[in-house]
Amino acid sequence: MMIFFRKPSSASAGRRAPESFSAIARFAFVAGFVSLIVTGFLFSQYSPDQVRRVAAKIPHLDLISNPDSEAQQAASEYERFVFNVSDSELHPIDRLIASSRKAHNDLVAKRSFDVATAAAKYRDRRGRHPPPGFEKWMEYAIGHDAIVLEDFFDRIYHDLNPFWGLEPNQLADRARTWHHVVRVRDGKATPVGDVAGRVPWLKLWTDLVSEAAEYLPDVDMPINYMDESRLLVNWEDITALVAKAEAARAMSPPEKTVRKYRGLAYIDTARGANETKAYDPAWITTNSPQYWDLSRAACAPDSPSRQVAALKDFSKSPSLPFGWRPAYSSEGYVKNYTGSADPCSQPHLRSIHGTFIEPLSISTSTELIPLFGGCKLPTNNEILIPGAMYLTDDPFYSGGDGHGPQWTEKKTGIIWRGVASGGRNKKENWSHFHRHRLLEMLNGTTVTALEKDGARAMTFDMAPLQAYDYERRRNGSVGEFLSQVADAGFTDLLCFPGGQCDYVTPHFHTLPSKPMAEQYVNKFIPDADGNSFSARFRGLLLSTSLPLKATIYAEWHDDRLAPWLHFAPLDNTFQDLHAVLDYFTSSAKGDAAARLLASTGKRWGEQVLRRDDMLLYVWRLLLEFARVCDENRLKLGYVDDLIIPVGSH
Ligand SMILES: *[C@@H]1O[C@H](CO)[C@@H](O)[C@H](O)[C@H]1NC(C)=O
Ligand SMILES: *[C@@H]1O[C@H](CO)[C@@H](O)[C@H](O)[C@H]1NC(C)=O
Ligand SMILES: *[C@@H]1O[C@H](CO)[C@@H](O)[C@H](O)[C@H]1NC(C)=O
Ligand SMILES: *[C@@H]1O[C@H](CO)[C@@H](O)[C@H](O)[C@H]1NC(C)=O
Ligand SMILES: *[C@@H]1O[C@H](CO)[C@@H](O)[C@H](O)[C@H]1NC(C)=O
Ligand SMILES: CC(=O)N[C@H]1CO[C@H](CO)[C@@H](O)[C@@H]1O
Repeated sequence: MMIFFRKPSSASAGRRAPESFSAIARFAFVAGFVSLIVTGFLFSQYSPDQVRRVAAKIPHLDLISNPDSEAQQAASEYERFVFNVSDSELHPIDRLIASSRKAHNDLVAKRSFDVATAAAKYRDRRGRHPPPGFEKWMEYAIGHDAIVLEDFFDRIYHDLNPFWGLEPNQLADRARTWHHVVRVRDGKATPVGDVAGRVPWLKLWTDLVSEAAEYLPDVDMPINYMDESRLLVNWEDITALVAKAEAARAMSPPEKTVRKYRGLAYIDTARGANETKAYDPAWITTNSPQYWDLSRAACAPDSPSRQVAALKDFSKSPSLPFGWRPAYSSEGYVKNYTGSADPCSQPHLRSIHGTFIEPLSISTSTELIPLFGGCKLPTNNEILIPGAMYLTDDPFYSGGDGHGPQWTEKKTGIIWRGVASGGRNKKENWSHFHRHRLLEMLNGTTVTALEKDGARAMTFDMAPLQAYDYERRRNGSVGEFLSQVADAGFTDLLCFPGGQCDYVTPHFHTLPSKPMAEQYVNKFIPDADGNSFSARFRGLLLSTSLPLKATIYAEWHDDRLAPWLHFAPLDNTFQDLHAVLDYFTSSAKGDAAARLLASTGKRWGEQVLRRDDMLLYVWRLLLEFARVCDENRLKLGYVDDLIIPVGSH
C-alpha cells in the first residue's frame, strides 16, 4: 500500500530518526493517507486505473464515486499542514488523530464480503458457531452495502455472555412475561404491553424488528421503559455467571449441530394466551444506598472505585483530579474512549456526574433478568439496542433533514442548548452536576473572572497551566475567547423544589431553545449526558459540525466509532475542554483537523449508523438471544458452510 504514497518534498527536510514518536505518527498518516483518503494530490499522480485498484483494497470510503467528497478534501488539507510543520509543532492531538486513523484503517481491513468469511471470523472471535439464520442476515447485509466487521458486534457478546450462565427455559419465560415486549412469532413482530400515555418507543422498536421478522425465530425482546438503566449485578455474581458461560463455550461438530431453533410455542401453550404476569425481582427504589454504591459493587475488587464509598456531603464545591494521569489518556487528552467512560476506574465521578449525585428516579435490581434498553452505564447489565430516539424522524433528536452548511461557511462558534437535567439538582448539590459544569466552563464571564481574580467557579477550577499549556491560557484570554465564540445556556433550570431558583440564578440564566438545524451553523457542538444518554449523538455525527463528547453511558454503536477520527472526545471532568477548543481554533492546522473529524464522522456515520445498520445489529442480537433462550443452545448453530453436500466429493 505504501507504494502509492509520495511525500511532499517539504516534509523531508530535518527529519529525525524513524523511531521518534512524531515519525511514527507520520507513518500512521501515510497509512491513513493511502487507505482512508485519495487526495487531489494522489489523483494527479496516478491513472484512474491505479486509483481504482487502491480503492478496491479500501472499500470503506467510496472513493471512486465520490472523489471530491468533503472528507477527502479535508484530509488532504490537514495533511498538507501536518507534513509542513516541524516535530515540535505537532500537538498531542495530532498524534492522537494519527494513531486513530491507523487503528481504524487496520480495523476496516478486516471487513467480510461473503457468508463463509463472516462465519469463519465469527468462529474465530466467538468460539462458537454463528447462530442459525446467519446466512439470511449476511445476505441482507451484503444486499444493503453494510460494512460487516465482526468487531462491530462485540457489544452483543459482552452483553449476552452472563445470560449463558442462566437456565434457558426460565430465561425464555421471563422474557416472554415482561411488562413491555417486542414479540416475534411465526415471522411477525407485535408490541405487547400497555403504553397508553407513554413515549412511542415500543412501536418504534417493533417497527424496526418487523423489517427482519420473517427471518427471525420466535423470540421475545423485553424492554426497559424507564429512561434510567436498571440492572446492577454485583461483580462477583456476574463473574460467576460468565465463568459458567465460558465453561460451556464450545464448537459442536457440524454433523451434530442443531440447525433449527426450538421455537416458543411450548411456552405460549403452557402459559396460556392470557398469562402475562411479569417476573419482577426486588427493586431498590430509593437513593439509599446511593447509586454510586450500587454501581461500584459491579466493579472489579481491584478497581480504584470499588472501595470508595459514595460522597455524603455535597455542600462543598467539587474538586477535579488535576494531578491524575489516567491510563485512558495520552498527554492530557482522551485516547481510549471506552476507558474514559468507565466509572470503575474514576472514583472522582461519584462527585461530578448527576447520575451519582441524585438521579431523578431509581429502580434498580441486583439480580440478572433479561432486559433490553437504549443505553447503560458500563457497570449495568442491560442488553443494548439502538436508542428509540435514533429511530424517530423527530428533528429534536435527528436534527432533521438538513445537516448544516459546508465547513467553510460555518462560524467559529460553540453552541449548546438543553435543560438542567442529569438528575435532580438542588441547592445542596447542584454544583456537582455535569451539565452545570459544562455551561460554567463555556461561560466567558465566569472564565474571565477566574482568570482575572483567581476566583473559582462553583462547579470547576481552571486546569493548571502545567497540564494544558497554550497561549490563550498563558496570557489569560480563554474567557475573552469564549465570550466571542460560545453560545451556551440552559433552556430550563429545572430547579428543585420547582420554581425556587435562587440558588442558580446568580450563575445561570435561560436562553431560548434553538432547532438543531440552526445550531449547525456553528463548527463545534458539545454533547453531554442528560438523565441518561443525550440521544443526540447520532444526529450530531451526521451533521457537518464537530461533536465534542464525554459520557459515562454505553451505546450500541460504540465499537464502530473512533475518537479523534469521527468526533472529539472529552474527559468527563471536562478539564480538557478549553485546551481542545484552543487546539481547533488557534491555527489553520487545528481548523483543518476539526473539519477533517467533522466530515469523516459524517461520512462514516452515513455508512455504519444507517437504519439498516441498526436493523442488522438488532437482527443479529435477536438471533443470539433466541439461542441463549433455547434449551438446545449448546448444539445450536449455523454450519451450512462447513457441511460438504453429499455427492460433492
Ligand atoms: C508550508 O511552509 C512554508 C514555509 O514555512 C509556507 O510558506 C507555506 O505556506 C506552508 N504551507 C502550508 C499549507 O501551511
Ligand atoms: C387464563 O387462562 C386459563 C387457561 O389457560 C384459564 O383457566 C383462566 O381462567 C384464564 N384467566 C383469565 C383471567 O382469563
Ligand atoms: C480501553 O479501556 C478499556 C476499559 O478500561 C479496556 O478494557 C481496553 O483494554 C482499553 N483498550 C486499549 C486499546 O487499551
Ligand atoms: C493572547 O493570546 C491569543 C492567542 O495567541 C491572542 O489572540 C490574544 O490577542 C492574546 N491576548 C492578550 C491579552 O495578550
Ligand atoms: C454566565 O455567567 C454569569 C456570571 O456567573 C451569569 O450571570 C450568566 O447568567 C451566565 N450565562 C448563562 C447563559 O447562563
Ligand atoms: C446523593 C446525595 O447525597 N444527594 C443529595 C443532594 O442534596 C439533597 C439535599 O437537598 C440530599 O437529600 C441528597 O441526598
